[in-house]
Amino acid sequence: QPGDAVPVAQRGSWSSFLKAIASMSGDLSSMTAPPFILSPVSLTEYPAYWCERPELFAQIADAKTSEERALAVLRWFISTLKGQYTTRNESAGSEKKPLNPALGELFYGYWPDKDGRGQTTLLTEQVSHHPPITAYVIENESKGVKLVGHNAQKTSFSTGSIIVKQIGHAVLTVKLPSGGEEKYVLTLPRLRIDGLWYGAPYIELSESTYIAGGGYVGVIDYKGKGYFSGKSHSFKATLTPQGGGGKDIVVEGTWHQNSKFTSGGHGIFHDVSTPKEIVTAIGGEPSGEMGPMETRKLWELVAKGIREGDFDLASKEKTRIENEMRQRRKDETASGTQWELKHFKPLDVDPVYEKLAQNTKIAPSSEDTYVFRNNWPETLQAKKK
Ligand code: CLR
Repeated sequence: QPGDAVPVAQRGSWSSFLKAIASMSGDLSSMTAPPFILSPVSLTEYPAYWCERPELFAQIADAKTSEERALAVLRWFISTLKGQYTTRNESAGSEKKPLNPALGELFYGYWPDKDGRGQTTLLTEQVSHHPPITAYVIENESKGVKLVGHNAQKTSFSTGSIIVKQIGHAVLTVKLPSGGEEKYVLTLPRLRIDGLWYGAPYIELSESTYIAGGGYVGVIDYKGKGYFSGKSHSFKATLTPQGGGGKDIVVEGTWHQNSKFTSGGHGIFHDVSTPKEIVTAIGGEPSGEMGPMETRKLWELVAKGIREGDFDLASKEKTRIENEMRQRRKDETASGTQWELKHFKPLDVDPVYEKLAQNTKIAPSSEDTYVFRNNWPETLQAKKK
């Protein structure tokens, strides 16, 4: 039944929300949604999904050959998809609407060393509010593996589903045992959000993503129920050595369960059932506390309200924050100044992307990229030792 999963008292506002989505274009992040669908977590925390298996991230550095390395990159990438796209369903029963980050919002965290894999640190900054763009860096310094990326979304509505085109990319840099380094460009999948009619939204991935670098181009094709394997969350990844001569490696399976080699290898490629490790949030102030722009501080009472079902508190606090931000922007306009980003610098073209995208099916990038200033807060720097 329509609205089955929606609390009775919110069915009216759910159907108005759906109608509003159907006629919007571009950005639904700022639209008001009924309380039952709100998540207490801001999008600035989502980059942590890239590293919930820190050992797989670290293992990229241990690869001995470029083929092993390309496979390790692919394995780590596939291992992140379950977290990125099914976590809210598993922990909250359905996909939720994240908090829409403020300009300059920050999130810092780390994964501790374990079994010699090294510490991994995470830093996120909201680099734009209109449209929302989040930039992040994840680094395992002792291993020499680093991911820098940014992402934004363009949403549209089609036959009852929300289609989310992800804009942005990430660059993975790996130090080689020989002393040099290798860079990989990663693009992001398209999302389709179904189940809206029932009030129980969930994500399926579609189209393809690319991983190019280290002498290989990887294409990951995503399919849902009723396509090549008939199962939801299916993918097929093809790794092609560049320069001709070599043979493709093909891996097939589901990204939330397991996958196996179907060409150029044997047996299991990846099984995502190993435990994930949630990031530990850390304050970026020298005292170790969270500053006013750090996401869990900024949204503290909104999150409390959502978690405890006190939606008056949540909405009152959300309005307060939004008004403060609006005032800040007005003051900047009046004084002819601009908000200064703390950790990233915008750049109109990403030379690494342009270079690695050449001679592949990856489209040239059309948006700004964000360069990390390499200024980790002290509290995180200390975690890297
Ligand atoms: C953000 C970048 C992460 C992967 C990711 C996962 C879930 C996506 C999110 C991104 C962007 C915002 C998103 C969310 C799912 C739902 C939410 C598209 C791409 C939208 C804004 C909310 C829709 C509201 C319905 C739940 C009703 O690496």
